[in-house]
Formats: sequence, C-alpha cells, structure tokens
Amino acid sequence: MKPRVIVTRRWPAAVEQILAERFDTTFNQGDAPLGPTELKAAFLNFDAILPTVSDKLPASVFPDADIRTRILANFGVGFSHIDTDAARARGIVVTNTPGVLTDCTADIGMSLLLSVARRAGEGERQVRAGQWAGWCPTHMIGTKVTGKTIGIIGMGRIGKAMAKRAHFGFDMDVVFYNRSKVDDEETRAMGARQLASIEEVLAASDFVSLHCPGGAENRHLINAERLAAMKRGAFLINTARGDVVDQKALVAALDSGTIAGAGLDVYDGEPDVPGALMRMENVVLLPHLGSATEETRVAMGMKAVDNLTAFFEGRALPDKVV
Ligand code: 8YV
Repeated sequence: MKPRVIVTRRWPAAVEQILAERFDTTFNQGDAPLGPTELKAAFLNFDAILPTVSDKLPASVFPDADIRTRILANFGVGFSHIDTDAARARGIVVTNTPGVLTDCTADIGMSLLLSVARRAGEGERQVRAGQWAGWCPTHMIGTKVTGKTIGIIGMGRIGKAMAKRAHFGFDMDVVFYNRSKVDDEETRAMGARQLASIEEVLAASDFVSLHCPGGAENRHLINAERLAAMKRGAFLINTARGDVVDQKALVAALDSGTIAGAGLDVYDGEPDVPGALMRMENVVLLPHLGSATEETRVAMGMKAVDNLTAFFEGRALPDKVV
C-alpha cells in the first residue's frame, strides 16, 4: 500500500508527476487554498500533508485524536505558518526546503532595493499611464545605490546571498545583526561587520534588508521605535515574512518621512495588502515572488519529495525541522 499524500496547492507538473508515481496522491485541482475544516480533515485521512505558506496550521487545526498524518513536508524554507509545537506534541515530523531558493530570494531582494531607490515602480506607472512628459534634469530623481551601506538583519543563507550581491555587485559596505556569532569565509570576504544590536545596524545603514524567520519570536521586530532608529532617507526591504514588520508603524514612518521608502515582497495577513501602502509612490510592492522561478520551484518540490521519500523508506531526513 502506497502512503496517502495530499498536496494542498498545485505544484510544478514535473514534481506532481513524481509524487503521483511514488505515492497515493491527492492533488488540489482547483488550487484554492484549503480552509481550516479541510486541513483538519486532511490530518485524519492522509499519511502526509504537503503544505505551503498559504496553509495556516495553528494548533487549533491539529485534531486531538485519530490523526493519520505522520509528516508535514512543507514546500518552502519558512515554516512559521505551522505550529511546530502542536506537530511535535502529536509526534508529527516537519520538513522544509532550504538552500534551493537562496539565490532567487536574494535576487528579488536586490530587485526591490534597486526599484525603490531608483523609483522604478513609480517610473513604470508614469510611462504606462501616458504621463511621461519627456526627459529633464530634475525628473524623478532617486537615491544612488552603489557604495552605500546595507544592513542585513538575519545573516543566514539568504542574508548572506543578499549581502554578497550588494557588496560585490554594488560596492556596498555590509553590516549585519545575527543572534549568534557569524564568522566565516563568506562574510570575511565581503568585509561584513557583525554589530552587537539591531539598533546599531539601523543607525549605520542606508538600506535595511530583513532575512530572519517570521513567527512569534520575531513578530514586529521592526516597530515604530526601530523605524525611528533608521537613518532619515533610508529604505526598508522585506523578503522575509510580513509579521516581522509592524505594518501600521511602517505606514506611519513612510507617511511622516521617518524613512524614505520600502520594498516589500511579503505582508502580514497576505494576500491582503494595506490600502495605505498601495497608495504610496515610495513603496514597491511585489506579490511574494521570492522563490518564483521555474528552476527554484521545481527544486523546492523535489526537496519535499526527497524528504517524503526518505521518511517513508525509514531513512534520515535531509531537512527535518521537527
Ligand atoms: C515560498 C518562501 O514560495 O520558502 C519560503 O519561505 O517564502 C517562499 O519563497 C513559500 O513559502 C512557499 O510555501
């Protein structure tokens, strides 16, 4: 008997094909996100659930008895949408897909940084609206990127990839905050300096880029006080998780000129995006595209397949988080 597996959203076709060959797989043909009732039922009926960031899995969705599910093989590196304590308490294993989305997420981070500094979104809107009156020396003046200082909050794989692009591509100085000490070949090669506090990084940086996990531990890590600690004229880039930033405080800081702009790929409560942000010209808004390339999405799916296959063959799990 093949294990019963449910894939909560559509995945790249090549990966779905392998899943269908190896497992008794149920796909979500309509691709609509599952609600709490459907997710709860999935725990009772499937040996494995393959969720994504669009599946909210708080403790209340985990049934207390008759659970069939033994593994949540998450499609994505971030897993703050899963209550890992609830999983652990029920003996459910959780895996993720690190490594394969590092470069593409950093690329989107850099795209946001460049777009907001050089007013690319605003410029594109002007051209498309037929409102461009032609070149002049004072038209849509932005902020120079090359040679500035970038502050990385969370110097993990993606933080380092972002810093590398900024330093080697744009000659930027790199400062960073990370809870544990980071002292390796990669950071030394960039001349990156680890500072003792988030406040020190904020004070030193022309661009602040967030690369820490979401969830309770980092909720509203960037709040009104910390936005005020940034340089006036600095930009905030978020490709991590929306809840890391207090969105109301961000709107206020952008409104009052406390910071110059923001580039966002993630939102608290996405896909809802605050109307106030949508009305601001100095904000670049992307719809969570960090890992959205053909190569990366296939690689993420294959990682989930590897984790799942290892689990059901009783082998060590490549990417176990619980
Ligand atoms: C994924 C991401 O597409 O992997 C992550 O943590 O943020 C995204 O790039 C998403 O999480 C899929 O579940």
